[in-house]
Amino acid sequence: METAKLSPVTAAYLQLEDQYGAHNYHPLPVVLEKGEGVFLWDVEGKRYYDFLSGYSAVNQGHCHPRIIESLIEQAKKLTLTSRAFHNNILGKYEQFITAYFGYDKVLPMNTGVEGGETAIKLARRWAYTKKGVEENKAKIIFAEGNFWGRTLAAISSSTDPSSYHQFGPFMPGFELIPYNDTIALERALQDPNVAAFMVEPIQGEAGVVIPNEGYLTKVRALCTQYNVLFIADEIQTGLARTGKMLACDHEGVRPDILILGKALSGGVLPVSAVLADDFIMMNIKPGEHGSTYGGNPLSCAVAMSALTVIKEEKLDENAEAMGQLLRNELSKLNSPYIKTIRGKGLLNAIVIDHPNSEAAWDFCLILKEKGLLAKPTHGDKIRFAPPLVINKAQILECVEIIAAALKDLS
Ligand code: IF1
Repeated sequence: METAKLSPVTAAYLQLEDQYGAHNYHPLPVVLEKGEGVFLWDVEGKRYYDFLSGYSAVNQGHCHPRIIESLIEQAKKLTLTSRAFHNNILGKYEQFITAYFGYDKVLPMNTGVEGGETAIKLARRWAYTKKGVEENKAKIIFAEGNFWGRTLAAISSSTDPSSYHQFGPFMPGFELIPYNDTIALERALQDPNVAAFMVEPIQGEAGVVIPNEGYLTKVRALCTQYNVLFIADEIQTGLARTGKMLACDHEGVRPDILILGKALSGGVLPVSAVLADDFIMMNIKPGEHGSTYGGNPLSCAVAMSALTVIKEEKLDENAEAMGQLLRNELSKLNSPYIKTIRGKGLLNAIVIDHPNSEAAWDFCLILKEKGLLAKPTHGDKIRFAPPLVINKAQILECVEIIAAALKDLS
């Protein structure tokens, strides 16, 4: 239906994907071909503000020149050795990122979900070798509403049927408790077989769900008290997105295992990392975990420049300031269609209040026509998460676009 109103050029691209690609997504009907900073351009030459940032993978802005330069320079020299041999980049990167976040060691992987899988394997291995849990009895606790990827382990912890329905059987040893509920957490931690509690400091996919102030502090205390590892999935909330380098920094808590991804490469290629201290990391021996591309020289070079950009451009401070401005200006609109505005830094979402169940989708189509790209999550929520390099004038222009789109929402 939507393609009927599209230009032949755009429609032709959509037709190719429809005919030759799996139908595992339902993207907005726009075909992009260029990105720079906060902007994207489609194949018709139309410019858009990017309010999704590749789901927080493009915190530094599209095609950041420093990051692209490091990609090109390293790509001319050496891109992959595998871990069968050493190379002149990996050790420097490992030293750089462990100093950057204050952990003894890093285990480099590629996608975020591989980071989650790695963290769980580290936690189980620690439980068996250090905590004394009986083999194959280790439990991992997750919060309802979590999202950490699409592998069979990740969907085994999901409470979203669209993630797990008809993909069973599922991974054993996973238990769920309500998010933002430390009573339920303490009850779950009575079980001596619990190895870890893995949680997002803010739940992104669930629609930017922010826990009570003090939740993370209590999680930290309970995990310490019950000798359980606190795994923070900062794949979406980390790297300055919420106005601090890590979302855990808002409460000054230090997870035992920190998982990073997405913006770790500035949206250039898949790079993830799992950071932990030796008492956790050193329980996995040579040959017991890894990946063909994990820690490849190209990813290491890109990640070092992506991390440098975040610090040098003070993206955490900008995210904090621009996020406050965005939420303040949106609330001033007093739109009858916006039920809730919530977020931290530049990880924000609005909840649309409209009798039409397709209103959020329709609203994103109107925003697209007016030059801003955003996408609904779970029906009525729309994530507003521009690259962290956005400035005040651009935020104000985007609020004008959103205001105009709200007027057109019938
Ligand atoms: C898609 C969602 C966001 C994540 C957290 C781990 C991962 C993700 C907190 C896995 C990935 C991505 C997946 C992507 C869309 C996007 C997403 F809508 F799917 F849920 F951001 F909220 N932890 N999230 O958010 O990282 O393996 O993808 O590198 O599946 O379309 P990955």
